[in-house]
Amino acid sequence: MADSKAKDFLWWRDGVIYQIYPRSFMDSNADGLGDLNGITARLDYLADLGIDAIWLSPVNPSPDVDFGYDVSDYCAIDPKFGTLADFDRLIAEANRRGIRIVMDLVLNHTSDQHAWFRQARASLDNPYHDWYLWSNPDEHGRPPNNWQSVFGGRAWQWDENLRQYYYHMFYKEQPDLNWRNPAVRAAMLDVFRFWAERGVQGFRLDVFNVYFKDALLRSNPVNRPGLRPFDWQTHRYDFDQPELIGVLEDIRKLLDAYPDCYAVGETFCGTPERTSGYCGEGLLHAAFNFNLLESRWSARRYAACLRGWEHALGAGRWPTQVLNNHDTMRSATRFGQGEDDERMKAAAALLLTLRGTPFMYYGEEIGMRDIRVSRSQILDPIGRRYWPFFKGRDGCRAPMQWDASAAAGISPAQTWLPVHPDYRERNVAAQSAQPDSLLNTYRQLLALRRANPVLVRGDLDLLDGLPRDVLAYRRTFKGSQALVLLNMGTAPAKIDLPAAEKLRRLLWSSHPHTGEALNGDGLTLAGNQALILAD
Ligand code: TEU
Repeated sequence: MADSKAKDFLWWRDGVIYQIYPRSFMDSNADGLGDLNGITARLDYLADLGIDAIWLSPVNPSPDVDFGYDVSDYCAIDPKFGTLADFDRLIAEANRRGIRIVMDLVLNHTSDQHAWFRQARASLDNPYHDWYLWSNPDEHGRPPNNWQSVFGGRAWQWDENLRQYYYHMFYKEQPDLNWRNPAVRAAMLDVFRFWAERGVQGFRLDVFNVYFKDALLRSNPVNRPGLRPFDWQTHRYDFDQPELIGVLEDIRKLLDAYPDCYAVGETFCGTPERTSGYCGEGLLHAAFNFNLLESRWSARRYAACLRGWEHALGAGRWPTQVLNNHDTMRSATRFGQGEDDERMKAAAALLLTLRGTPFMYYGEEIGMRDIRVSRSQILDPIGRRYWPFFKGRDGCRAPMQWDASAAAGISPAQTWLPVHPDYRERNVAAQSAQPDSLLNTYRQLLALRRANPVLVRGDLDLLDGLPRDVLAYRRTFKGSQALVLLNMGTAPAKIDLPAAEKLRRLLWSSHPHTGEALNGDGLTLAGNQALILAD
């Protein structure tokens, strides 16, 4: 570790990680579903874009109740995505282009079709029974406590055969594992080893802070307002338990045996403070904080989120920055304005110049919008359950828009989810040909990052005293400085830079003709303009 800290380029710290939802990226065998060979076929696109690693949403065998987040075999590839040989080839071809592979490990729960759970529910004395969380009913036949599933209903599911309840934080088809059982811990460490030996260099740990629940199964306090019973509770007992730290230490020890091997955790219901507590020396390399992704587009709000995240992490831990993922409405739908991409360019400038590892989500670089699904088209079970209040997560999981040919060039067959109707105009081929497109903006900014270490490694200071719609921060690294100014409003904003901020070299602007405006004492940012200056 001491070694890699001194390195000039450490991929997971200085690089950009690109998330692929495999069934929606590229189909190589004409079945309407993206697959591993499809991703391999598109590696040149990703290398040219300038990303450093690919995070693959799960590709393990899965009955797809939760589209891969219900795993039925951790050490295999689902045949719908290809074979282990295809996976090895993807790693080799990616590595040849300087791109690492990050695997998504869903270790909090398995599918109810996993061999372990089939055994576990076969009989009370089966050795696998204790691999999951079971409880006898109380004297009235009720579950042991008030814990709720985040996907709806009670978290305890009755098993008629065993006459016991089993626990599931997510769907009932996703029973939670018993991480207090040493056999489970050993099996999970073997999963890391299996993939690290094949050349996987990073792991994204799905809801890692849910691995442990209170050993005494105490009920959560019910004392909060909220939409669902899950939200009414203070989650004192169903996640974030102290035993987790020991497991994170074991995982880190194992990963440290492989060169530059990385783990990023997805903190479930995390706050910046709790999230940062799981990161650092001997623990996870990093974890997600979703405050920006959950915030509306506002300079004040963003500044508050960034301050909170920086404060919680301190200087010693490295942030992650996320505007999109497979669970959330896309940023272009959240705050894009019609088909105009100006604001998305400012968002790109933000994501790629903050302190921390940027995570991009496939299609973000062309400003893909969420598809609208009718009630009968909904595939995500939480969308069916909560419709029309919440329509599920299908919207952000639509096929990648490559070109204007049928099915946007992803597949000759009908795709698993519909392609967005704007694909004939909004696609990679069209945007590659337009010099000022969002895609070319991402390419420029990714290249700019690479050429300017201050944008990657620099400390971050948020600047005060600017117009309310302007978010501004200084990056400082080894005596060089950069200043990022983002007008998050639509009206022009006049800025009088204090003397110390008079950096005159224009590194990048989302708008043409900015250079001329930089000669005076102040400058005026157009609505949605992003500007990067350096000394
Ligand atoms: O997500 C955890 C999580 O926080 C979400 O389930 C969130 O509560 C949900 O999207 C409601 O908006 C991870 C994965 O990212 C997600 O895709 C899985 O469904 C979930 O875990 C279970 O594995």
